[in-house]
Amino acid sequence: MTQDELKQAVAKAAIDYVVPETIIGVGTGSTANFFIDELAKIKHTIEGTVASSEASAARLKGHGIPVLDLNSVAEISVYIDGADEADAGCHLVKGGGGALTREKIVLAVAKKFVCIADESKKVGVLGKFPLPIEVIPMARSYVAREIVKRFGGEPVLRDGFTTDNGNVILDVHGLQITDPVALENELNGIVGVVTNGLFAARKADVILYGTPTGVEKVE
Ligand code: ABF
Repeated sequence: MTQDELKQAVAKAAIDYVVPETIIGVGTGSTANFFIDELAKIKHTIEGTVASSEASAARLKGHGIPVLDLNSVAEISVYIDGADEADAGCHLVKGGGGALTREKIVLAVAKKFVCIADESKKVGVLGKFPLPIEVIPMARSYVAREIVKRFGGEPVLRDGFTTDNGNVILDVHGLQITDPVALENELNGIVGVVTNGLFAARKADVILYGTPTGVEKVE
């Protein structure tokens, strides 16, 4: 099976977690895109969606699926999104697509988080995938220096990239993230950091992995 076929299989499996007549949080990336295409087939069963990026909002609208402003929504039944890395404890690294802050905000409102990924995203220790950190542009050099001083690693400015919120991304290479909850909190404490790509304090409730032998569920 190709990687796309694995992503498509988990996107299909995630449809079982869609709660009828509620608002669904929808993530960003190629796996989330497959999910959006599956969601289109049952769009009449849901009230609407909240999207974690402009790109996902455009794809949802393209399918005729209602996209709501989060400020007009009190509750999201489930948030469905991909990841860049996941450990055995369902802690994630996200943000390779640059949508980490909106992803974390939509997740905060959701009751349940179902992560969908092909099995290549499964790791023993997080950190091989460079950890994305969204930073206010004027603080980028300060934040990069603080990261090196406090945690090591090598922060690299994502070239030519601006987030949907008008900020920049530092991708931190070379971290061995053995305590993801602590690192998530400490990074968020650096002035100028908007958020970081660790989804550990609020981790996935369920991960559906696409494998050649079928969808594997971890919770
Ligand atoms: C989003 O999309 C991100 O948080 C993560 O960076 C990325 C995963 O991309 P893909 O599904 O294309 O592998 O979920």
